[in-house]
Amino acid sequence: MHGLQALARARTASGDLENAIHDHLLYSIGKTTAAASLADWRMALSRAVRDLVVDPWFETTRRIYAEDRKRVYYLSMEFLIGRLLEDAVLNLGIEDHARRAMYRFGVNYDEVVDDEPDAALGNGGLGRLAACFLDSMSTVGVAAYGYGIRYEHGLFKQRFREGWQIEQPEDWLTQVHPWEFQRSESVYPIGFGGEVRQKEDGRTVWEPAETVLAAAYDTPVPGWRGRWVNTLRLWSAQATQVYDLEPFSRGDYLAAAAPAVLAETISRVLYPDDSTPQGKELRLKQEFFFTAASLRDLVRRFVAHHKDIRKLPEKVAVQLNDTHPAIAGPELVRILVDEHGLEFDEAFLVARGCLHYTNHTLMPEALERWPVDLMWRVLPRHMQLIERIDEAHAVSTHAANQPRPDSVKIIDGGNVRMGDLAFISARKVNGVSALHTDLMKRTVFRDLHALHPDRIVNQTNGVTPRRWLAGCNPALASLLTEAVGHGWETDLEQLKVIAPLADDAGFRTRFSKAKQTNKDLLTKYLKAKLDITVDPTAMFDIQIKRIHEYKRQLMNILEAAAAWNEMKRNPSAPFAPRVRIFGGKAAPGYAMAKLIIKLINDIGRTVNADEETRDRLAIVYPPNYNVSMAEVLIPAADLSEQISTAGMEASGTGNMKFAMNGALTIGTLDGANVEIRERVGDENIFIFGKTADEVTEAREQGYDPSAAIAASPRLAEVVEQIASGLFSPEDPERYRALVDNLRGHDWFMVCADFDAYYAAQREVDAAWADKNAWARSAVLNTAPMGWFSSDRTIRGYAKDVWEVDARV
Ligand code: NBX
Ligand code: IMP
Repeated sequence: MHGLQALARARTASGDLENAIHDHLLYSIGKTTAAASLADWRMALSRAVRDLVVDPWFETTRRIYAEDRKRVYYLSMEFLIGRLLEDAVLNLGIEDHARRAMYRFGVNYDEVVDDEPDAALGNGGLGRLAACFLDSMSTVGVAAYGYGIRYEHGLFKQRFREGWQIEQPEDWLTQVHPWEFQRSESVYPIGFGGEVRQKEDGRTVWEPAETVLAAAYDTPVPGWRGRWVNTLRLWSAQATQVYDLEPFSRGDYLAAAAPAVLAETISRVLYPDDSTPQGKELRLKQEFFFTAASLRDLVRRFVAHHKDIRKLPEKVAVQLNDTHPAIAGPELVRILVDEHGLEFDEAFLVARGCLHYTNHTLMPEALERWPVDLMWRVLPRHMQLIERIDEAHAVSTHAANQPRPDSVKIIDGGNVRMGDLAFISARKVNGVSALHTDLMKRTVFRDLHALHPDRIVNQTNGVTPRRWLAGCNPALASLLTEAVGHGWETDLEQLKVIAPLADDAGFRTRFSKAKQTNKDLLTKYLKAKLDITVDPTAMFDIQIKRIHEYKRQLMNILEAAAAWNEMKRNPSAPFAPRVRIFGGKAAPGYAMAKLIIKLINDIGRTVNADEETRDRLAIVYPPNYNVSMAEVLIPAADLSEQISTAGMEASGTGNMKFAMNGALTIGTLDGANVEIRERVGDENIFIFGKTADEVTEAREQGYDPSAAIAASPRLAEVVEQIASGLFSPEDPERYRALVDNLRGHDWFMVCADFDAYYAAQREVDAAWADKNAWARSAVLNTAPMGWFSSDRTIRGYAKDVWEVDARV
């Protein structure tokens, strides 16, 4: 049957879906309805839903081939896609039928959906951005492949033991992943180490010492209503030989299996460090492994239908999600020179015609650098080519009669600087918010920008309104549909229509009701999962993101403690009742971030036990924040905390999700907060603190945090309480390092911004007192969020960067 016909039928007939589920339960899962577990039902439903995607998937592929479309290859070490079943059901528009079908089997649909483990193949914003982009590329009709690694273990699970973070392994693949198709025919040998030899005919050959197989697993990615379906292709590492025969024949079975174990280590686990690269050989191998496999796959696809490899840029746009796949530059040059016989200069131009690079951070310590000796050992041919690329770039910019500043050397101080390599290998380089792109030009890439003034472009991030509004917030979604009709899901600009309704008392009431529904759901969730009781009528004030000093969860908890002090001193002070919610993981090796987690939990323990303030302040930190928890928290938020040190958060995407769901932002002028303010208006956002330029200036002038503390009695009081062990009586010295850092160093300007933050929070309290005005602001946050749909972002990339069609 025609794919869309099948979809249409499934939409009109729950019976069809019911039969399909029943058949899958019997014949794919091998269970009767009587014996099926929740997981069995989930597998059966997932398979039945997947079936509906397959025909449109083939149709999409056929169209791409028939129209010979230029394809986008999105190379990313991380795809933080979360759960897939509910999302597919939503995209296909078959939720009613799925619910009814499960109901007829006597099974609770919500429990089935909730049984799915998150695919946590990412650390945070960067990985989740890749997932939103997949959704949007399928929705707007860009011919695209996501390419990444099929990690056996995603991001670790976080538990708290006495308030300290404990990491536990994540094991999503121990159950069958019902969405993927193994592609046994798409397997590539990927080499490491060895020698580079010159052949008689002048060609260079790389003879690797070690080879690992990259095996493809495809997951279909359906866009809205299944009209277009792209592919996420993840590579799994396999040994070239299952057994080493020599030890095997000796009877040493462990030794025989050892090479296989080693090879498969490459796709074993996601590195949990979202900055400060570890410089580990295994990480470098992961990067080369998936990049090389992806390039080989796309070159194969091109060559199958085109004669002239020099035309590759007409049909291929590769996007490098940060520098993690930056080895794509030299690898593509190697393929073109060593395997297709192009001259180096031409090969480099062809490669650069295909490649584009997205930068996600300006922090120098987070920019990847690989030691030259490690590179020579693991990737000798690539190292030769990197030297060649560096040299060619120097020559070409010298010819333009410009001096060559040190800062544009790819190889420097015994390291290969991957940011510079990516920049020089790319046709376009982009930042992820207007402010971040501007700072890129002025800081990390200043000299390269001067040499290549047309290369850097901005593409402000976005998020998919399907998952982050329609899916996670049905209460608000149905109100929006009533107000503007269907269509906003793929054209979020339509929400502008509700702006005038901010002055309509009836609409405001319904908007607030939807928010209350979500707050009630979160209250139940906290009770059920953590046995925490909160007051659903209090303000829900939420900061959820990786724990990082620059994101300043520390400033948030210090301010909470200062507010608590003030409540006790002045019991009649007008503090709004608040539940302050934190969520997020710390990199396992990031000691200060882990200490901040412990401090939040210690202060929480003290404050939550205080009868005097219980009606006004609660501190809650649910462990193991992930995509599916975000889907519960974000719709329930009244206040969104976006308080990074200005100039340090490249964009943020959580900030967009909160505003879309009608939360007001308290934040600094950083990343995309700047663009949020432009759209919601100054009166509907709480902006405070130093600007990026002021932060730079303060640092240059020798910022002294002790003076800031001395000037702020409230801050001084809290710092002293922490230092004296008020929150950690069993270990008064616990926060010595943290306090010393605040008093003596404070690179992230917590002390400098503290008073401004405290004052902004009191403005929030005052605003909360007027429920009508608050609701009005909430409506005016949702209304102008069209700009932050990742559909807009993807159309921007399609036009300004990739030069591909966006058309279903
Ligand atoms: O990328 C984040 C930025 O911090 C956010 O401001 C931005 O909104 C988001 C999307 O553009 N960066 C990020 O999430 N980085 C990582 O997760 C990361 C992971 C591994 C690694 C380095 C960084 N080695
Ligand atoms: P690939 O693009 O070669 O990775 O193949 C992906 C899917 O597209 C496979 O199911 C192929 O059978 C199919 N396919 C490959 N070439 C063509 C073509 O020329 N027209 C239509 N489909 C194709």
